[in-house]
Amino acid sequence: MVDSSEAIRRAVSELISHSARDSYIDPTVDSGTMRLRRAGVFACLLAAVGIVAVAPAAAQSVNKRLIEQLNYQLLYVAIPLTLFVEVILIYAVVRFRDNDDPLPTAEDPPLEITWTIATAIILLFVGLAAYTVLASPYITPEQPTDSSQSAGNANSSDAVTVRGLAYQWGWQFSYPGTNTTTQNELVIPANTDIYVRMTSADVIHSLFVPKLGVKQDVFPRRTTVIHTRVFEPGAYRGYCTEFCGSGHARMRTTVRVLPEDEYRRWLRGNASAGNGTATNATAANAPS
Ligand SMILES: [Cu+2]
Repeated sequence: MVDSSEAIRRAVSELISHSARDSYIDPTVDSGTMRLRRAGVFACLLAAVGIVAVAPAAAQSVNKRLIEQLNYQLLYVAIPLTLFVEVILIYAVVRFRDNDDPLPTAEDPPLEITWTIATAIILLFVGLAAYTVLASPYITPEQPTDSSQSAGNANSSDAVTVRGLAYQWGWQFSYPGTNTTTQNELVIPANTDIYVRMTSADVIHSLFVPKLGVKQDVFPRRTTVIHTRVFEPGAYRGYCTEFCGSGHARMRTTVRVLPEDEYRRWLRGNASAGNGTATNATAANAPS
């Protein structure tokens, strides 16, 4: 009877020496089979390189870029680990399929210390990588408390603060310093720090803009802040992701990102128009 940890160790070294032998021409194997095998190995390598080398598409906002970078950092660790575990697992299943009398692994302190330390290092890496993203002021902006209502106000001169109000069922945005209000459309300049100070007129809602990596719960009688900076002008869909009643599914909004000068023109245009209410003023029950 063979000690199974010793057997697995022997199996791994056999696997390595086997693949080394395979790289030489084996006279008992015909050339067609050899070609197939080589093509198989090449395809696997190509797939692995492909998965790892695919560069993430350019993110449209700081938030999205931070989240995507973390995702890829974790994938670079997770993919080799998964392949390593699966190869050993499948090999062990095939190699020991006829073992009718398996034994539990005997004590093996060096092996146990190795996998404990290896796991600790991996978890530490995951924790640190996630913490640096979570600590970013874009992902976790400072939220106002009762004593500091000023948090989330634009604190640099070129930052823009917009006030948002969620209600059953729509979104209203107002632009301080002007009397401009938009319904179901948030208009912001590109390449500028944006703070959206949100509150709810009734129940809990949540603003989610997937392409910008933005998601924030919105509460009645409380202010929560979204902080972002969008690189690409364009229109981005936003949704309510907190079930808030029968009209929840139609509680959508668009984030329209304009080049800076165009945004200023848009703001001036609305101010001089005098009525203050811009696009999409369709919600009959929008709070006034
Ligand atoms: Cu809602």
